Amino acid sequence: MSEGNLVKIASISIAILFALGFAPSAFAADNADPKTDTAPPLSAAGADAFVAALNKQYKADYPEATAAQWIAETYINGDTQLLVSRSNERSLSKLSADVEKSKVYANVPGISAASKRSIELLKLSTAMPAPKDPAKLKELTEIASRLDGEYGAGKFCSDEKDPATCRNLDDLSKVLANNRDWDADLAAWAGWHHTSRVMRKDYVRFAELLNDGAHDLGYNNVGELWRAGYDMPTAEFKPETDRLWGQVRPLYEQLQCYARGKLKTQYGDKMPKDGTIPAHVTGNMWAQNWAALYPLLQPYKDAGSLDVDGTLVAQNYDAPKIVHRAEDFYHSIGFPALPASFYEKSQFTRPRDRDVVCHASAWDLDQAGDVRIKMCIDPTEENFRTVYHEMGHIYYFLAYNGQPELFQNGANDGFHEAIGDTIQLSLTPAYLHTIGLTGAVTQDKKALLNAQMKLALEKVVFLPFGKMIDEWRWGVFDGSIKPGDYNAAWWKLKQKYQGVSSSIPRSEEDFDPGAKYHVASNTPYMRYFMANILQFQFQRALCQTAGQKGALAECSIYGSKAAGDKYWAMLQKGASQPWQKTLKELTGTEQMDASAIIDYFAPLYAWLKQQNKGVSCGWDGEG
Ligand code: X8Z
Ligand code: ZN
Repeated sequence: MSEGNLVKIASISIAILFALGFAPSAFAADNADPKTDTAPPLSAAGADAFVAALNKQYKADYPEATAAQWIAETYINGDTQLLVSRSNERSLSKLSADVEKSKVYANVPGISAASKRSIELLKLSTAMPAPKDPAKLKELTEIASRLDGEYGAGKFCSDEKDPATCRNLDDLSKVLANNRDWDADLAAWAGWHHTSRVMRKDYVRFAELLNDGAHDLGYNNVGELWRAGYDMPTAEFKPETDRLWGQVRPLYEQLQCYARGKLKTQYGDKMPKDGTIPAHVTGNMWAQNWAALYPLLQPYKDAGSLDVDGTLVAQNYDAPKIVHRAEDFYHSIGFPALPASFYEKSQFTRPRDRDVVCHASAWDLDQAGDVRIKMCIDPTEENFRTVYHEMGHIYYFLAYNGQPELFQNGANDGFHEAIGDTIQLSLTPAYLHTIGLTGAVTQDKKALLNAQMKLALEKVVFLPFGKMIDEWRWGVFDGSIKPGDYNAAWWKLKQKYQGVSSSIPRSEEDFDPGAKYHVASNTPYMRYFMANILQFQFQRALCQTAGQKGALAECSIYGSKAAGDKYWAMLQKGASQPWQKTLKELTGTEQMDASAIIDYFAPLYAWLKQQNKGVSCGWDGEG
């Protein structure tokens, strides 16, 4: 699992979804007579037996579905796509059948809380619900694999006839990250966004088929199904994300305003007059992380270097060395060593001879220790940090492997994303110095502001992006965004939330959403928005446990067994109880709360407001 989508268990962590999907009909397994396929009786004990059979069967079927997914993403071709679509077809139709069978148990008198929760989680276990019509299901799984494969194999060739002119996502992303040349960046940005045009037609149909599947499960549309998985009334989920965005939006506005001013110094009149920032000059293909702009936005040039890219190269950090370094962090807080198979079976670098999905992901192949990451690691700080993120998923898998199958998941999907991100917050200048990646650290105001700016360009910048992706999909799924407006609606949301625009005209020939992995792979995205709030709550709690004094922004839990024990205890709970309870056990509160991220960045926020004094911040179309 991986990221949540059923089809895609693999990418991140949501393997369970997949796994679940794979499930064969639960009854034939045990707790029932295989010859007569008798269902357990309609009683509390019968519900427990039904759930026990589900857990057993899904666990048994899990490895095959995950293997199909793994091979399809690490060896993209027609054969592996065929195999994975067929595997998903079987899994999803069995899942639907089991959901149907589970209905009679859901409300039997006296049903245990665990069985009730398991039945609910079963229904929510896929982001890709199966339409009942087998032809439609087949079509759905084929489109899903095609979109995923197209993303992974995407290349832009400036001369279609000359393969030597083709560039993949890594090549094009490097241009954006390392180069402040307006035209070169624009060409790289436009090139990648050209690759997703082929997905447009498929996506229209894909949305229809997903909705068919959601209807068959009793939801109005698939967006509603996605929003139902948060242990709260479905209708309250969107307002909850709005509330959190309202807490952080003033901070983002100040950052956007400051960045825009500096970019104006760099690019002059090329910058738009409407207050937006062109997507292609943010240093990132999706304008979701502006860390590459740090040299331009660094508050104090003379207050210590935070250059990790240079030292990674100078110290010969290859992919395994980076991964070992990340493992050392988790080990230092008392987490177990990773099995040897992790290093043998993971994909750390881009193979030279075939197409693969390079988007980083973490996998649990068998729920019994065969964990892997799949990445294409370059020795850059961004990749270095991503490895720490992926390892958070890996340790979550290992920690909850002892839970029954249906509880082998994050407390919610935002938790899954927040585990490694919290550890990223401990990659402070002092930690990086301890492991030899940066020079001596000065603990003064200037150094703090520099470090805060760098981190904000990753974590604060991400927030509006994290929110807009699924608002677009929710709109597509509920019909408020029609196919004829797909791209225009996408840019409207980018402008509204991020204050980002395109410097070249976009049209409905384009399908810019498909240039983002999670859209092509049908992975829900609000999880990352939540993770960017939750990780600061987690960090605040863990730093307290670690006995850290001083500014939260300077806290690293590296080496703290006390913090590690508390964290591990949370990971072990998996999805066995409502996430609010899990959150309370770690942080003392049941609510997601952006005051932690606001407090964390308080020094930077004050500094930005001072820098922006007299400037009219905000942009056209902000709403
Ligand atoms: O997809 C990821 C991880 C894998 S779960 C690399 N992330 C989001 C993205 O890249 O869009 C982490 C940050 C947000
Ligand atoms: Zn992740």
